[in-house]
Amino acid sequence: MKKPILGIFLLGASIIGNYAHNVKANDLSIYKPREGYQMVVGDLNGDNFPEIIYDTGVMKKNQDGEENTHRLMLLKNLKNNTFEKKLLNLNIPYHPMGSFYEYEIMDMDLDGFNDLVVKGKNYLTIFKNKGDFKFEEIQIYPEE
Ligand SMILES: [Ca+2]
Ligand SMILES: [Ca+2]
Repeated sequence: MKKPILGIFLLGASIIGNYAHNVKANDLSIYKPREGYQMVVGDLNGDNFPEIIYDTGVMKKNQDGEENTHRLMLLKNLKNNTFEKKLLNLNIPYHPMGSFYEYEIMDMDLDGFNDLVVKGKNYLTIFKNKGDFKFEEIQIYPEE
């Protein structure tokens, strides 16, 4: 008797697991592309299949609870025109009086991996590609 009950329990746990996964996917639904926010396309993991990055227009909160950083969505190219959604964790400052950003993907240091260049008002930063969709911030403007 015990084995079937355990089987049912495991099936239940598996369904709950899938449900939790779906809820997580739904959480990303607030990060849909929006009018007036830029996107850029380019390969970021060296497989020659371009990724898509877009500015979600949704701000990320800092430790003080202020919404002060643009959230970028990465669509990792899984080939066959399918993409995996992944939020990037970059610091791109939000300005209440307008924070329009432009994005470019180019290998700025010729290390073989494309980097992300972000330009805004009094702001220009190279996010150096460190692999695995992690980036090192190299701020050009504002100058120190
Ligand atoms: Ca790629
Ligand atoms: Ca590079």
